[in-house]
Amino acid sequence: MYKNYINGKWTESKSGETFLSGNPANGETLGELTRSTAQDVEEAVNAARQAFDAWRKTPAPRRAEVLFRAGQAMVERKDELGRLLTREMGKVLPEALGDIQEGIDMTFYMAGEGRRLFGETVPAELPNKFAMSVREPVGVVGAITPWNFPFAIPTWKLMPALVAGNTVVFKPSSETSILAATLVQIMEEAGLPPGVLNLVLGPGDPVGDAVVEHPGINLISFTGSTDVGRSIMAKAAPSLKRVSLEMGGKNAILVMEDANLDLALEGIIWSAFGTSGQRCTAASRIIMHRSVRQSLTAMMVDRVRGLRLGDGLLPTTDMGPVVNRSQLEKVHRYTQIGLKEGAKLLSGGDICGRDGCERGFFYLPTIFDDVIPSMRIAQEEIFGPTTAIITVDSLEEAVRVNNDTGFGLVASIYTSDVNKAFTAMRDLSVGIVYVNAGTIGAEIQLPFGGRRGTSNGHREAGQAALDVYTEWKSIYVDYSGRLQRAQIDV
Ligand code: UN1
Repeated sequence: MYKNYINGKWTESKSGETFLSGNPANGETLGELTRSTAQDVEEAVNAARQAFDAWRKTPAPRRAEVLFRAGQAMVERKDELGRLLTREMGKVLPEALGDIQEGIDMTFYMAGEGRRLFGETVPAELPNKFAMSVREPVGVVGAITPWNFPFAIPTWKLMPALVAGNTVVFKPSSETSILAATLVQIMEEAGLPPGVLNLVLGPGDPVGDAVVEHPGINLISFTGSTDVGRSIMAKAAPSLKRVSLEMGGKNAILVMEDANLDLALEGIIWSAFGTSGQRCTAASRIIMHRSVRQSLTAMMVDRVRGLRLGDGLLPTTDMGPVVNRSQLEKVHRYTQIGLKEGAKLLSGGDICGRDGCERGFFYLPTIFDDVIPSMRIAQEEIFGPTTAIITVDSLEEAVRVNNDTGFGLVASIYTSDVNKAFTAMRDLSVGIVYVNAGTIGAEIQLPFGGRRGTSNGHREAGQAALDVYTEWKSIYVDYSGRLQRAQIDV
C-alpha cells in the first residue's frame, strides 16, 4: 500500500480507508493508497512547522545539494518514471518522458538557485548607511497539484519552495498519487531531513480542504480548475494565507493569411490533441483568417483521421485516453453543447467505439467549425481533445476574439509578416505568446501563468517562482554612529 509520508516516516492514515489508482487506458489497478483525513493533515502541518526552523537556517547551497541528488536520481530513473506516468494517467510515453524531463529541468534549475537567490544591494541616500534586500522563506507551503502533469507540476512547486527554505505539505491529485509518492521517495533518498516534505494522500474533500484551511500553513500553491481555485481562495481568506493559483486556459492559435500552412497544421495538431487536450496550454480555439480557412480546415480533418488512439505505452499510439470516466463524460457533454449551439462537427464528437478502446476512456479527436466566439465551446475550458474553428477577417479581429474569454494563458500566431508578429506580441492579452509555434512547449526558465481566470497575479517557474516562495526583507545598516533621518537630513 502507498502511504503518507509524515515527519520522515511512511504512515497509514488512521481512517483505515484506502483508494485505488488505475490505468485509464485499460482499467488495470496499479495500487492501493491510504485515504487521509484532516487529522493526518494536522500531523503533517505540525511536522512541517517543527522542521521549518532548522531548514530555513540550513545554508541554501546545502539545501540545494538535496535537489541536485534528487535530479540525478530522476535522470537515472527517467524511463521507469515515464512508464509509470503513462500507466497512471494515460499520456503517450514520449510525452510522459517529457513530463519527467520538465521535472528534471526544474529540479536542477532550482538547485542552481541555492547559490543565487539574489537580493539587491542599492546605494543609501544617507552617508555611512548600507541598504540591501534578502529573500526569506514564507514558512509552511501547502502544494496541491493536478493529474495532467503529475511529475513536472509538483516539481514546479516543491523545488523552489524547498531551495528557498520552506517546508512543505504536499497533496497530489488522487488520480496520480503513486507517481507523487515515488517523487517523495526520491526526495527522501536524496537526503531531505524528516518533516521538511510531507505527503498526504486522498481527495480534495477532506484532505485538500484541510490543507487550505489550516492556520499553520502560510502559502497555498495550487494548479487545477478555475472553479476549485476560486473556492480555495475563499477558504484561505479567513487565515489570510498567501495563495498562488494556476488555473484554466482557453488558448488560441491564430493563423493569418500569410502563414505557412504546413507548419501551422503541425502546431495545431500537436497543441489541440497532444496529451488528449488535457493541458492548461492546449489549443482549444483555432482562429483562422478567412482566406486560409478552407484549405487549413481540410488539412486538419485529414490529419485527425489518421491519429491512432490506444495505450500510451505502445509506439503505434498517437493519442492516449482521457484520465477518467467523469472527464470522458464532460468532454462528450461539450460535444452536445456545441451541436446544440449550432457549431458544425467536422470530425470525432463521440466516445471511441473501436476495438481496443472499450476498456479505457478514449474520446475521438473532435473538430468543430462555424464556431461563434460567444459559444460555450469557445469560452469554457473543456480539457479534452476538442478544438473549435473560428473564422476572422483581420489580425485585429483575431486578437479581439482571442482576448475575449475569461482566461488568458497562451496564444500563438502563425504569420510570415514581422509586423503582424510584433503587433500580436504586444496586443494578445495572455501570459505566454508563441510566434510560429503551437500553444504548448513552455520551458521552465521563463515565467508560466496568465491573466483573468487563469492566474491570480503570480507566476510559476523561472525567477518569478521565487517571488511566490519567498518574502522580501529590506535591511538598512547605519554605521554613522548618530541619528540620521531619511528624507529629512541631507
Ligand atoms: C499544464 O498544462 O498544466 O507548455 C502545464 C506546456 C508544458 C506545461 C503545461 N510545458 O504545455
